[in-house]
Amino acid sequence: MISKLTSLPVVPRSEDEDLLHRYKGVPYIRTFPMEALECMETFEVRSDDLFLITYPKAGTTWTQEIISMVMSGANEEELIKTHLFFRFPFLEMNWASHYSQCDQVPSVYKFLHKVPSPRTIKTHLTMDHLPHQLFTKKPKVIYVARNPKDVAVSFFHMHHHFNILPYYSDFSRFLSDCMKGEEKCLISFLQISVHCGSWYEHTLSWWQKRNEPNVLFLKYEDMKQDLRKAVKQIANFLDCKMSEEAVELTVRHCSFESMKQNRSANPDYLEFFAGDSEGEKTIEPNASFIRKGTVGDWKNYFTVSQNEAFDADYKTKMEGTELTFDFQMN
Ligand code: PPS
Repeated sequence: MISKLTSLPVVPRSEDEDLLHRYKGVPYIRTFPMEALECMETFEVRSDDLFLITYPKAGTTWTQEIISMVMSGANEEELIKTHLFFRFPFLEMNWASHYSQCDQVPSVYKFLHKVPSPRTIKTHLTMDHLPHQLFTKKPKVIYVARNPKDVAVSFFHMHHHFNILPYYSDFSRFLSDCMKGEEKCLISFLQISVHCGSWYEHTLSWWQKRNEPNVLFLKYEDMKQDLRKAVKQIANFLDCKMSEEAVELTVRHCSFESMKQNRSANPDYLEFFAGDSEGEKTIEPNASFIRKGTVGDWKNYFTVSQNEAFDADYKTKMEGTELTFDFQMN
């Protein structure tokens, strides 16, 4: 654990730098090592695992902390002893250097094999790249979706300040690359596979599975609207009995302000996010992972014409799916 990342220096990146590598033709950031991705074919899933699956920036960290509170019986004292990143492992992340005693890939096995059941596992992988056993053992899956305009803005900030991602100095260029499905920007609104796939592909593939008994499909905007309801939904789905007091405590603990200040939940306080010995992952001053946490921030970034183009594309791709999003809060 280190002091907050905002005190660290910025490492300049070039907009042309290739920060990605390719697995079966699909570009990934280098902290998702090839070997870890290959492991998914044989990765041993347990039927009592809980997978939290999201497209990046959909509210993953927030939901991880809610799940941790629910499963621990709102035991804040216990949770603060270990950072969320280690309580709730990130399946495809480079385990070798960030999870203790795991000195070589595929250390994903070594680390996760040691984790006692029930394990909670975070992943952004597309359905095609998930552990194959997820579809035979059918453990519980919580999927969180967020409206794509706010996802784009949130991910832009991550590209801007997080040095393992390709650099974008302005939102217009970023959005234009997202819309075109350019490989280097990692987020896509096209039906193609870049990094975590297209937002549509990712979100709709789990929307189609929303009625399966092992799947709970949540939306970021609903969680913002009524966090108490979301906590209860999660508790019900996980068969965790919670007193009203524990629910209230979870709601307070997982509020935006509380999580931002929580050194064991906010990734800002992780050495991994703040920088490593090569200095390649340092982040710009004043940037924060738990940034704004609102619905509708896209309005501060999209121009009228960008919004029209986005809406037209969105309408075509979402037609007939019955999945709707709130793009602003009343
Ligand atoms: S990642 O990198 O994919 O794991 O990012 P992820 O955690 O999915 O998403 C980060 C966004 O979630 C916001 N966030 C929250 N919103 C509301 N309440 C709480 N408690 C909360 N915690 C995190 C975070 O601020 C990012 O959204 P933006 O829009 O950038 O603020």
